[in-house]
Amino acid sequence: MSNYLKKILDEKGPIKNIGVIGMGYVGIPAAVLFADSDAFDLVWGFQRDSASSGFKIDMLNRGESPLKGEEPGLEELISKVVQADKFRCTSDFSKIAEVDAVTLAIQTPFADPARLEPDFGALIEGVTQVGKYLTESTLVVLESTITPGTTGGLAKEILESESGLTAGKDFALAHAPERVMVGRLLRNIQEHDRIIGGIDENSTKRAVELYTPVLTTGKAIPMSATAAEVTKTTENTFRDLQIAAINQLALYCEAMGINVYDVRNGVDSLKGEGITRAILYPGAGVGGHCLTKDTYHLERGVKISDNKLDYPAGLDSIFVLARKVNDFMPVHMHNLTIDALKRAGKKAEGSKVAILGWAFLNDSDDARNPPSEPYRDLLLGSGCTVDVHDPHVLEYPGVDISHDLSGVVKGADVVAILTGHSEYFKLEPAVVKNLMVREHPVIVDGRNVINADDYINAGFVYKGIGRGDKNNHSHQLK
Ligand code: SAJ
Repeated sequence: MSNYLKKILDEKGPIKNIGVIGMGYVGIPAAVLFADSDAFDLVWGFQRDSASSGFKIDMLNRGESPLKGEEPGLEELISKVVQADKFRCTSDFSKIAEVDAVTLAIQTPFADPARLEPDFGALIEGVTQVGKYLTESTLVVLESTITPGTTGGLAKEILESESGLTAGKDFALAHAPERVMVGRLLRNIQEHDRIIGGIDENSTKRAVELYTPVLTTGKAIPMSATAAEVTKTTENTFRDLQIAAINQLALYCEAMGINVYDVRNGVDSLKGEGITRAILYPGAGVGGHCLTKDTYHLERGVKISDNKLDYPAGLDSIFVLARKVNDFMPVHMHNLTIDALKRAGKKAEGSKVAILGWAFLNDSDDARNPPSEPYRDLLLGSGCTVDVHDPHVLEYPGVDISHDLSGVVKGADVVAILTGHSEYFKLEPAVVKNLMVREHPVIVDGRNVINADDYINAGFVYKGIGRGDKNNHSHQLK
């Protein structure tokens, strides 16, 4: 650990001016919470003046939020700190030279999970900008979800080569992963515990100083940078694994002719000291920006690590297997659909399927990596025609999203529920059947939204994820 860094940090004194790079779902709430704290004097929000996002600069400087969806308190807070001249947004990255600490909140999607290659392009550009203007005794913190080893590896190398300074000696470097969730952006930063991992103790300590003033009920949890990177990717990897476990159980229950929800309730009844069974909910698949990629960040981290991994030879990682099980669920939805059409005496070719739900999350407009997309592709490949309804998603490249539920259901051979939006729970079998005007209408429930018996008794061919007790119900083909 470098005493020189400790010396120059002590000489500099407390952090007063902060830079936040990336004015998105992570950067904006972080920047305005820093700005709203009496501990700090000024926060610069850095945003590339690009065609797709440059508009945010003026919006933010007018005190307006460029983020979609409801974010309680965010717009008011932006306006407050802009009025108080404690937050300014700019595309002039040279201002980085004037700050005591700079955080980077830039997306790190996976270009191709199969090759475990993340697209670090935007992050590298941000880190390079920081390196160009980095001055001695500055703290640099990466908040993006990154492959374990990135902070002390790629990021450190770029910062050092661009600045000519040495991490851990001339400047502090840490990773403090975000844990934001849309709809709760401000609260999550204030109330969740904050994982803070420096490349050395001085860096960790300096980063704890940066985040402590914005934590209300949350506590700082110090550790190494790599441990922080693994913590963040593991949080989502484990959630994906839990979902895969209940999805696999649902497939088993279908094969064994039982109701997965009976088993779920049974297992969940096991309570008591030290007993934990995180049994989640089976469904049509796992979408979103977090769970679909963080497993691959973790896998890549161990793949590029210096030490040899001791693991059963030739055995797939259970984390990657979980991803494969979850990615199979839209395929299973397709298999259920084709089987149901057959039972209704119909071919897939020319059948019309109404997909209800495009968003990856219930009652949300977030359509990142939606399970409904591979399901729709498979249907089209089987010769079906497909219409899509979603009450919240406004648009999606290459897909017409209708907001007219009756219009989409009208004349359909199949209604398939892919997202558990609240309005789908109000569907009435008789109304749906009248709209479909089919002798043997089919309904495939991917989110346990409808009552199987109500639809079977109304003359539907029913299929549901995990409903082995109903999926082969008798059906009178008149
Ligand atoms: N899903 C299931 N069964 C479940 C839970 C979810 O099939 O029991 C599906 C959902 O339908 C969705 C996908 O998984 O398609 C992801 O759902 P999610 O609730 O995990 O939502 P995310 O992707 O927004 O996850 C975020 C993550 N937060 C961050 O990365 C900061 C995750 O770590 C949180 O646990 C999650 O929110 C949360 O708990 O709200």
